[in-house]
Amino acid sequence: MVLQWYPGHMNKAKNQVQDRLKLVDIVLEIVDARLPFSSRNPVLEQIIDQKKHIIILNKSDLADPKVTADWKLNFEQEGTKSIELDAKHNKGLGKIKTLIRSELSEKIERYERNGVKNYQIKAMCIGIPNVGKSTILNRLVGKNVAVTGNKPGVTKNQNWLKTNIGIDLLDTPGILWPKIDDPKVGMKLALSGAIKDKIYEPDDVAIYALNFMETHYMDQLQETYKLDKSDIFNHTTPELLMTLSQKFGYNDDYDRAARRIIDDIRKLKLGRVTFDVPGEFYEE
Ligand SMILES: Nc1nc2c(ncn2[C@@H]2O[C@H](COP(=O)(O)OP(=O)(O)OP(=O)(O)O)[C@@H](O)[C@H]2O)c(=O)[nH]1
Ligand SMILES: [Mg+2]
Repeated sequence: MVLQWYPGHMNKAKNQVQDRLKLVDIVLEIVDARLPFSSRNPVLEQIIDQKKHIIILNKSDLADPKVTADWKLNFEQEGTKSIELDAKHNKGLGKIKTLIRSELSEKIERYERNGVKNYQIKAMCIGIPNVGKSTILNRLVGKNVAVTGNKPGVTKNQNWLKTNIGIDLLDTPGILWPKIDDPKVGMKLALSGAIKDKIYEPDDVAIYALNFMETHYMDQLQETYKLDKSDIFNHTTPELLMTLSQKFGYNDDYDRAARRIIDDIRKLKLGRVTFDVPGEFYEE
């Protein structure tokens, strides 16, 4: 499954990010904590290369905490500061202001030395669709000024928002890159909800997810679906999808079973899972 598209609005959004870059002091790159590698847009990374930037691992409530800690270390070693966040339940937001101020400490000291009082820090939030950019901004503003929604492509335009933490924030539409070469990355993005549901085949994605769970989260998989060892061992993953379809009472409607599995993963029914494993990823 190689996903390829380039909707005009994404191209426009990319150019807008490029345009605005010189107006901001820092870029907040929001990634999905379940996919700290696959949810980073290589096109955006190129654009922001020379700019100060921090990574926010959002939706950390859905990710495997041990792996999130590994990813933070990994980014730190690459020279980029990161923080984990659960914007939905308002956890970890205070750390954003502290980190932004410490990253911009030289500039802030300069302002203060020169007696500039009402300086306003400007930050831009970027990331792929549906990672929670607008939700984070609403939290920082303290009320729901930006529209959010559990589907990709909710924010259509850039919007400046004034926060109560002395930082002006720019909300931007989620941007995907034109061609996703690695099929696994495509599957992970689909699983996370970054790609519109009508673009991918649910059985491909569910089989990918089941296979990953069999390798990395076997206990969670077995427990949630009350599977016997005999359902898993000596069976292929497509056979496991068929077994589950029977268990769900969907008979041979494998598409329906696949959608249910994807939904269960998104709703945490299979527990907290991270689909990007740090070491594994870089070896590919
Ligand atoms: N579980 C969980 N859900 C979150 C979190 N942050 C945001 N969400 C949910 O993720 C969905 C997408 O949030 P948005 O803020 O609209 O995402 P966005 O990045 O602005 O998306 P686009 O505007 O489409 O690019 C919404 O249903 C949010 O409630 C989080 O930390 N944890
Ligand atoms: Mg948005």
